[in-house]
Amino acid sequence: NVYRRRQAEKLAGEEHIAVEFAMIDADIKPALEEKPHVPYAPGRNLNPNGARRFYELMNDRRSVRAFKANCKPPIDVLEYCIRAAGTSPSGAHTEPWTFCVIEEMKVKQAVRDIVEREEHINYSTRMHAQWVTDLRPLQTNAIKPYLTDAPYLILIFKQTYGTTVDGRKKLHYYNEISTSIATGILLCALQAAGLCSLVTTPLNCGPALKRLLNRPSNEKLLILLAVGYAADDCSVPDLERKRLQDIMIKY
Ligand code: IYR
Repeated sequence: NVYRRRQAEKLAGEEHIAVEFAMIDADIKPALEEKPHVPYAPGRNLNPNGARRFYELMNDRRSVRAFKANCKPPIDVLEYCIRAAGTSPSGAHTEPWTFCVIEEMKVKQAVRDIVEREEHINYSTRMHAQWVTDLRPLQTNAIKPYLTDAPYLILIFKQTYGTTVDGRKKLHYYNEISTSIATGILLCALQAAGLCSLVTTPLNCGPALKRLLNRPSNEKLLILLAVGYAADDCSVPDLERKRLQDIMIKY
């Protein structure tokens, strides 16, 4: 049992979640309901040339930091994008994610205040010279107008553990990987819907943003997205992507 407990704690990840373990095997129940499997028929596709068309769509995605301030996509578009994100695979089907969608200016301003306060410290003193220098080509700084201009902010929380229907603590295996995959799918969906986005990982802002949104103790902020339409005068860094032969190795 000591061995099994250690294994489970290791699997539970960096958070070292304390788990109450049943001491008798018969008391251990799966978090998911055990049901017979059902037949699966693979879904629809984008043929002809589905993969190529998808690549071309995604290749147009850029991180946008200048949004049209008064142009808001309908919420149901966002809802479908988040539904798509929710189809992501997850460790033991725990679905360990929460997508907090902010559209109220007052709340966006509160997020911006928190982020700008921390980013000011990051850029001026907290982070090392190499960090600041590596960001220079991106022309980012501590002032974040996009956090109030973008019609939507999506704060993505990973759930480090959950609760079963009968009130037991549920281990969320690979919760960070699962939530990151879901975020990737969300980015694809937003792009497919013609929306622009910015992925940010607000350094040191997690606890304050979690308090602002009143999130429960099992949630940790992973990523903050700004979502909307690019401003007419939006510009982006002149970047190139690695070629296929640089990212794919055939064996
Ligand atoms: N989070 C900061 C800094 C930043 C860090 C990385 I790594 C980037 O790729 C871009 C920015 C900011 O948003 O300014």
